[in-house]
Amino acid sequence: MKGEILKLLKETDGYVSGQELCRRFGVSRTAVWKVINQLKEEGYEIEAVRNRGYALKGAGDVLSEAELLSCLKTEWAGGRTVYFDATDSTNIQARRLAEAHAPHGTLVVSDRQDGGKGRRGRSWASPSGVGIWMSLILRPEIAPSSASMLTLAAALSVREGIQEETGLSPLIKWPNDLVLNGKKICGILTEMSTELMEIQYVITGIGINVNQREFPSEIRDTATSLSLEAGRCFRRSSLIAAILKAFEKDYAAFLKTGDLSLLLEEYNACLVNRGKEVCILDPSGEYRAVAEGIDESGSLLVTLPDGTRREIISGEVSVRGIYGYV
Ligand code: BT5
Repeated sequence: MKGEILKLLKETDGYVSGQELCRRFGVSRTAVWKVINQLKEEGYEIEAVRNRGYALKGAGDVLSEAELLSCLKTEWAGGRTVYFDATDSTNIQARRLAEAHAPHGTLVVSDRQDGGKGRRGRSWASPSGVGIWMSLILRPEIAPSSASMLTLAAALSVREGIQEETGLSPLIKWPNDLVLNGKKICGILTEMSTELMEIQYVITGIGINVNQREFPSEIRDTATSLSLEAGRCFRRSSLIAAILKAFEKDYAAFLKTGDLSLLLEEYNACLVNRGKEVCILDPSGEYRAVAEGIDESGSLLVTLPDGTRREIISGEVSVRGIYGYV
């Protein structure tokens, strides 16, 4: 009910009477009053005027289950939403929920992560109040070998959501980063569980630096936030809603062909290293090549100095600019 009351207050230009709220939700005045007080405690500025009712005057950057439910405009993504003030990792919580049969589209969001994960055992800085740390449970009927393409589709959706909400246009650093002015603002970690060569579930975890003003020293030179780049703060809930909306569209395009052919052009148009020389950090040795773009399976096509072309499959390989991170 809290999410629905919040939604109604957001949609109403002016006051909603207490009586109207009681009637709509079939509850007592005391119950309504309690919900309003909870919302105020969460950080919403709600004005209560005798004989007129309640009006939402301001919301700041509140993140909560009710806030998310009042913002989402999706058909299935976030159909079930689980919110934590703090947790170890939303990917870990999503996995736990998926094992307990949580449906496709379940969204896990945390204000803070104490064990945020990057790829290959790396960690992801996830302080409270400033970022989007979220994971989506997906149950696609695709081959396990195709699951990594979901990282690329999600990168496009994050870019689109950010563009819509902030006007900023991040570029994609294959396979799983988004960058602004050469610094990382988003990382994506896709994990899956398979049984007898079938996908049980995929967890797509997305971390976005939104309102940070500073970073730990280890990543100060390579990380940035939307707020640092734009010079103003953003509402995380609206960003999440815009990203999930875009993801529903990109996910449908992916499922239609079972690969990235419908998303290829858009992806390559925002690939940060396209046409540039990059350093390929392959576990079997580093080498330089020119990044040409991805193919429909999500592999990065590169040309080596001797003219031979090579297809790089994500997973073990990282790509760096020859002068730095990008
Ligand atoms: C990634 O790994 O970029 C994937 C990050 C995924 C994070 C999300 S948050 C929600 C969900 N729950 C989780 O536990 N994880 C996902 P990778 O490409 O391995 O990059 C990790 C590296 O990025 C680290 O070694 C640092 O150098 C750097 N890094 C760590 N935190 C960062 C941050 N907040 N912003 C920018 N760079 C960061």
